[in-house]
Amino acid sequence: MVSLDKITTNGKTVLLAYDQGMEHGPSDFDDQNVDPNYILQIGVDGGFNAVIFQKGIAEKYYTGTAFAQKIPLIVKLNGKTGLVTDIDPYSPQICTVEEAISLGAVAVGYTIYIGSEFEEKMFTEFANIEREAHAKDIPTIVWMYPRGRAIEGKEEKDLITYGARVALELGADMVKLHYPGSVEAMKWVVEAAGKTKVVVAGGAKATDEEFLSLVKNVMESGACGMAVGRNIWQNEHPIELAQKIKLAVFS
Ligand code: FBP
Repeated sequence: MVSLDKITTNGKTVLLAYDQGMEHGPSDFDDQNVDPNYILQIGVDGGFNAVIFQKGIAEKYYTGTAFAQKIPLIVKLNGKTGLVTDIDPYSPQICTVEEAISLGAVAVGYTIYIGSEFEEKMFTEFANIEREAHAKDIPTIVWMYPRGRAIEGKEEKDLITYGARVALELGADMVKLHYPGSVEAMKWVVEAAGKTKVVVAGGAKATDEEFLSLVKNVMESGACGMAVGRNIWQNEHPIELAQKIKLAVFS
């Protein structure tokens, strides 16, 4: 099995996600957090296990800078804009494993929309990525988001559990998914994922109390940690919140 040591601490992790500029557009940002340097500084000062960027931001703000010595990088290999409103989404690969490694990545990420009519295409792309990444000892993280016509009317928690299992079946080292709504449901997600480590996506900004309660529930279920974006870099006191999140994840 490929080691996750470079992006975990004692088997747990808090990752700082910043691919929303592609996925949602700059509407998520303000004058401060629109600057990737601001995010990198939060990543370092907040003691995050890694930052997650698309290749363009990695190349222009991370690779060859002092930040590259201070915080590990995960490069997201596919992406799409929020302008694509197709019910059945596809997120094309826009960066290779080799490019990501040359940018300094210690792990690679890829989104699969299970249930989409393009599932097959994303499975194939991810399988190729994984083959290459594992041959180079690089762990893979799959963003597993059920989307598309086929999932209409199905229970969200069942779909999330299904995604966790698919991540294991595909051989992903870590799966990033949404919280299924309760500790009980989350425990089942973690069980279904087996030896694939589970991290939960932060989601839209909540209050500190709400977010910390989510983190506690996630950790109680046996998950590996959090991959958080907006709840950190849209927060007025991101470092303070990061310390509290780390306390919940690592203790
Ligand atoms: P947040 O913590 O800001 O939700 O980030 C997690 C994340 O998975 C990002 O990596 C990604 O850009 C975004 O959510 C995708 O969200 P969605 O497709 O649900 O809009």
